[in-house]
Amino acid sequence: MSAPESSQAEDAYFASNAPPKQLAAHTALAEAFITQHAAANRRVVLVTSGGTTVPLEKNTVRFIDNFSAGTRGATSAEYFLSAGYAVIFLHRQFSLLPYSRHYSHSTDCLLDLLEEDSDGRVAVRPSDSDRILDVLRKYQSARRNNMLLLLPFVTIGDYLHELRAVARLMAPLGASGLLYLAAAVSDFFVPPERLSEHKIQSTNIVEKLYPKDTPSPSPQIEDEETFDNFDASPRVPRSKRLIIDLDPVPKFLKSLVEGWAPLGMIVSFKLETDPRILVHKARYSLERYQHHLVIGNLLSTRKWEVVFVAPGREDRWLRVARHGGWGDAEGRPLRPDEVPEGDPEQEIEALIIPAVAELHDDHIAKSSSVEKK
Ligand code: PAZ
Repeated sequence: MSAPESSQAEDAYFASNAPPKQLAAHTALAEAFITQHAAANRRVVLVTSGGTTVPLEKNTVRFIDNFSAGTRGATSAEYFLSAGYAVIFLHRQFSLLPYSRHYSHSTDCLLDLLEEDSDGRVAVRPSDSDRILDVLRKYQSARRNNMLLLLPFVTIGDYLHELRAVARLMAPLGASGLLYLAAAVSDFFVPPERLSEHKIQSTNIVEKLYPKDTPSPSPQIEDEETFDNFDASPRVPRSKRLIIDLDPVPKFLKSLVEGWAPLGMIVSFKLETDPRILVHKARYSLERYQHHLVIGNLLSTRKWEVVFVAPGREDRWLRVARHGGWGDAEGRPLRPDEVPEGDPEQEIEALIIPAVAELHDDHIAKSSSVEKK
């Protein structure tokens, strides 16, 4: 797609997909947040986190979801805060949040850390007090100093409207703005004109009762180049199946780099499941969108290893100890030079964020030397 074509596709997307109701309120909050921290000469990072949904109905009962618990984004936000960044956390509603993430799993439920003391009051179990205190202090400091702004989204449409609005607000920050895009974003969606108003029915009850008011289910995918699971002789008749036809989401990364926040540093993530294509796909994305860093990760090993793919640099793998010993995704033992040193409990974001911040330093230094010339 040529540049004018892609900007037309983007304009058409934003014109036909309504913004979320909270957009104006979120934009006002983000503007005040950015102004406050820019005045204090503080770096601001937009962290996106969690998966976007693709609704199948306007009154949504069913939707397609993208995989992401929000661990990467929430954990990264904490390390950015520790590194002195003010963080705008654009996240999927109800996904993991910085700090509270430590106690929101069923394996580490907050209630299991509490007990009733002899006066009938609730107290933290003494054995857990230190680790809770550590998280609590960091959380309260972020709150007190207004260092963390939480903005939720649900659908792909919400996400793109919010991303565009916040990225544009960050544009005046120039090179000191950082966009760290860890959210898992749908590549496909159902355009509003093909969305059923009401819950898609598995029987023809609506047609029988209201023949003229039939919701139009989407026609089937016909592009032969794309992968599909088309069944030429289905056991279930075609009339009883739900065939979903999705349009591609415009490639917003191009707009981000070229228009929304052209001077900021842009970091995207690339998730794959096939180790053979990860680096190739990360490099392809970097070349296509001309941004500053792609962090590649595999679904099965994302908590223990990632690869940094950046222009003009060697690919750089970052690794931490994985639970249950050392080894790659297939269980192959790591070579001695691949075995990471240090704390086996260490989170990989403890390595990712300092490495990103270092590249951000370079980005700022380069852009100020260009300005001086
Ligand atoms: O949220 P999580 O920790 O469960 O998963 C994080 C992730 C794998 C979604 C993230 O690291 C990532 O790769 N995001 C980009 C996904 C994509 O390629 O669209």
